[in-house]
Amino acid sequence: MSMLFMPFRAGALSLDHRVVMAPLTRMRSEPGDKAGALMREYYTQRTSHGGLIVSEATPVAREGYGYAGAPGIYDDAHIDGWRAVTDAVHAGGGRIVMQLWHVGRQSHRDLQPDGGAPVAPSAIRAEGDAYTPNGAAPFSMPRALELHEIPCVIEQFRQGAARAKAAGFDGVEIHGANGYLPDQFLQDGTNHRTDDYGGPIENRARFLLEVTQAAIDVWGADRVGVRLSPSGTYGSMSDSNPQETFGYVAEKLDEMGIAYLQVVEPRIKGTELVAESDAVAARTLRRAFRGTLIAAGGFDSASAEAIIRAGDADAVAFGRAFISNPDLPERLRRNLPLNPYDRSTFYGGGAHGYTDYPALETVG
Ligand code: 8OZ
Repeated sequence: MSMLFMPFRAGALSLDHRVVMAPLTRMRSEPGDKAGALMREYYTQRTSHGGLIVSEATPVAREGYGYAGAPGIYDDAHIDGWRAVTDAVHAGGGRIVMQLWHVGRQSHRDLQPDGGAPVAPSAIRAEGDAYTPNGAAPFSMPRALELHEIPCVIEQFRQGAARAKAAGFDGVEIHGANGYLPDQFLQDGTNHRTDDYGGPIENRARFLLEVTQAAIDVWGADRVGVRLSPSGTYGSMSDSNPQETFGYVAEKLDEMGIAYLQVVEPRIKGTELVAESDAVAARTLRRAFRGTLIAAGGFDSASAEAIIRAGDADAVAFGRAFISNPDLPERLRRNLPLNPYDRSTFYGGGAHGYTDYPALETVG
């Protein structure tokens, strides 16, 4: 019996199988950063009965925006478009949580209100490009948030969580991964603060934990998930002691009783884990976090089965395979071949490479 098709619980969510749709930035929103009919069709196609979808990363504030084309939840005007998405997912028997996003320093002045500098824990620039309305442009030099501004950013997350509730989601996931704002606070390569939000890990974790608490205040802990990428270097991320940093966070999130922790696994190069000995993975965090664990990053059916069987994760999130296979859970269940994906249509564009991947013929 396949472990992937055994039911499981993530807090208040009862799921019929363990093939989770990972959060995927696709940059196909409508003007005003609204979710429109094309996005609704895309999510509807990927609704598998009793499965869990994590929405694409969705900024809770204009300042938290870094990729033109991403949909928002920073304004009440965004609620209706998302409501149409959640209604369609629910009609198909699926569940969907919204991933709440603030990019922090991974932005550009052209995307910021009044052309200001992006905000970050410290004024340290990241390598890489933001996607402005005029194309890719190197991340701008950020400014360090003033201590008195931090409660306002946490309030933006709270409001995003409340709007997600008004839009009919089943919960929210805090995007604490991939070098965005909460991760920038967590890791000491990007956090050089000397106040209550910097220095020892108890201080560096404060921002993420306060944001998580704000979402819990809106939803209850059993409908709030958190995503972390303890081994990721995307966004020029580094930490002098990832074991300690992420072990502490996992322990605190465990105490808070969140619905699930999603962990981006160390990337696999060929068959070797990168620096396997000191990489922090789902298996490492399992020691500190006893709740539901979702592993993500480069899984196929066999490796997904194996990590669940080993007890290192309860479910697995699939990204690329879900892009090109709208009916991925059914294909995995029946052990059928997968459509290949086309990377050139991942970010931005229209229906091509988004809603035109074929589903299996429905056989009676
Ligand atoms: C790819 C392109 C843009 C954003 C992430 C939200 O890495 C993203 C993202 C991925 O989590």
